[in-house]
Amino acid sequence: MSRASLGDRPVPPERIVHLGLGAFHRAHQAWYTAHATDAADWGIVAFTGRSPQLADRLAAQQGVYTLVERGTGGDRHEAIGSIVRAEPGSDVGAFVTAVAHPRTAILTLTVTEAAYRFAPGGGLDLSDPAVSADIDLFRNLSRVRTEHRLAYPTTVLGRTLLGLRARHRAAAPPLAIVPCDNLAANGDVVRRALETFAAQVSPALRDWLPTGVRVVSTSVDRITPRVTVQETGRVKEATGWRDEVPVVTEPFADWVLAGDFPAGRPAWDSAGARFVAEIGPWETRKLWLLNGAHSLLAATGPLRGHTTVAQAFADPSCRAAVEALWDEASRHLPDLALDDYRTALAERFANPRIEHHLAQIAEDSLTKLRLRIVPVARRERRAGRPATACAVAVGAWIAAGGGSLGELDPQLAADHDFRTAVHQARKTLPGGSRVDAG
Ligand code: CS2
Repeated sequence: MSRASLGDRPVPPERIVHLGLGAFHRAHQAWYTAHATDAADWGIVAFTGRSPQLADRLAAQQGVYTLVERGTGGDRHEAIGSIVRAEPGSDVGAFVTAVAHPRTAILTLTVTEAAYRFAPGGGLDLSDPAVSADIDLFRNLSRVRTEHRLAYPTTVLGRTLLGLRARHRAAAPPLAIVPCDNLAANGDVVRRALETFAAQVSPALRDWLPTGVRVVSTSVDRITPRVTVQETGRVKEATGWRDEVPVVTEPFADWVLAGDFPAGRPAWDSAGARFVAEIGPWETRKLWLLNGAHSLLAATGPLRGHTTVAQAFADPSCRAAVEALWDEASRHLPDLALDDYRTALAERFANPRIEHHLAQIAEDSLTKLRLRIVPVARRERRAGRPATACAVAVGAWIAAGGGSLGELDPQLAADHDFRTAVHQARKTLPGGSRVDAG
């Protein structure tokens, strides 16, 4: 397919740069941008994390792709045209140029939680070898450049900072950075991490950040499984378009944002996004209820022979564990229509036409559990309750070879009762009678 699939719509100007081009970006931010009333004014230049494959395929289709909204009753197909240029993330030079361009108003990120390289207790992990290698590179940048060596930072924040450095030098107007990964207070933590990074490499850059950059906090939601090769054939059959890189997602979508956009933004609200003063309640509700349940299912489901969320959720034992986790988490959430939210989540998880593989959710599970389960477990324990459902999630994760409790959270590991609860939980899991202390 190509731009012709969009009729005679003009190509929007490049005003958004995205890092982390994948299925989720295309089902979420690119979809919202395409649906905004001022879509004609906002084009996205999207960079993959590293791999050139998706960028090449999308570029061959002039950035246009099919979004398949897979409801319980059928599919809806739509050609999305908001991505006007697709580039491989390995081309850091092109990324830096795009970020520094004065016309660029927004940098969005979907890079996975782990890619920010935060320390277990929060903050940029300066002891991470990739972070320290990037810091060294920045410190030697002028020498590296005069030797005409093409060396670039490898971490997401390193690459972002290199773009910001070029923007600073170009005296370009202030920019909004919009992290769209499932981290609590993602805007604040990314802003602080960039400041920490900049302080290590350039006081001038560090001092410029508060005026040159605003970091917006977001809660993003749309269940988007990894697409299978069969989808190209299905799309061709349904639409007549030959699309090498379609995306399949659920009909539901949600985006909550808090923060400033100094150089403007698309009217994402006209497409259903919500702009709020306080992100906290929205993001914790989503992170603890949706993502927490996902991680619980990803740990327990495979032990009971399931491969997808819908299969695991249909198993009464897994479902009961999810409901128990929701009860524990709900005690620490503000009253944001929690019952309705849980009912809607149950319907979304049960959609049998969305093949959301538990193995996909289980990736980077150490980081995810720290963000989704540990905060609930700690609060439950502080309130004097056993945190049994959290212990089930952790126990199943350990049983599946995910790691150890000490590695996950030293505070919970030092809590004798929680340790016992994890051990008990492991004994009740399939094959659990064989396991020993965790
Ligand atoms: C999932 C999320 O893979 C995972 O960790 O929990 O990608 C989840 O599907 C999205 O956050 C839904 O909005």
